[in-house]
Amino acid sequence: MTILQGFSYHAAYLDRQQQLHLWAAVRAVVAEAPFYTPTMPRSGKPLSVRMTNCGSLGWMTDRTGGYRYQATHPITNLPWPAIPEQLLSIWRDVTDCQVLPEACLVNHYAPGSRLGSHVDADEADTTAPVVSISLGDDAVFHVGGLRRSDAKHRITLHSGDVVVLGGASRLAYHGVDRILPGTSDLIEGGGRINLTMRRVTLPA
Ligand code: MD6
Ligand code: FE
Repeated sequence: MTILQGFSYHAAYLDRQQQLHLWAAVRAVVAEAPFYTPTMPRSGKPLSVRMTNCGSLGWMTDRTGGYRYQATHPITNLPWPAIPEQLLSIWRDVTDCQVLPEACLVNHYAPGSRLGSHVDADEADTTAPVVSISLGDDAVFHVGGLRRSDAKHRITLHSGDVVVLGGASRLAYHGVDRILPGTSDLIEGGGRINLTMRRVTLPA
């Protein structure tokens, strides 16, 4: 099968040193904006992934407010920390987008966590790409087509890999089937971190 145009996979984009540097930057973000457990709109069912954000806007979901972007952390009520420079330079390198991302969602997967097939569609600007960076344990990632029922392509993402959903693939279904525990020693205690940078608002 062919993956939609605009999808790109940069295997081993970050070397070990760069991964350690990024993980330190992520820990600093988490120290200011702790992970919380998001909940599904209406049902309030908890997701198995824990989340936080950096950037001027952060993506979140809870029972009463649903899926949305907001400028502050739901527990501390403080603005999200800035997106680390190392992440912005990855964005500049792997996209030809003329504007910088406004949001970076930080997902933490413990062994057993998964992320159901979804489309990233809460952004007003869906012409800009989404850039995803993986740290820690391997994950079985899938990307399909524009319909949920379209065939899925599976890729095992390793620590340091970068995926870009741009162009036609920007609105493709994708998700994380499972985490492969014990496959990385980057993150103490194991698990996986995924960072997704997005542009949210339309250019003025
Ligand atoms: C993950 N990634 O890899 C989840 N979204 O943990 C995503 O949901 C994602 O990898 C948009 C674009 C690329 C992605
Ligand atoms: Fe996504």
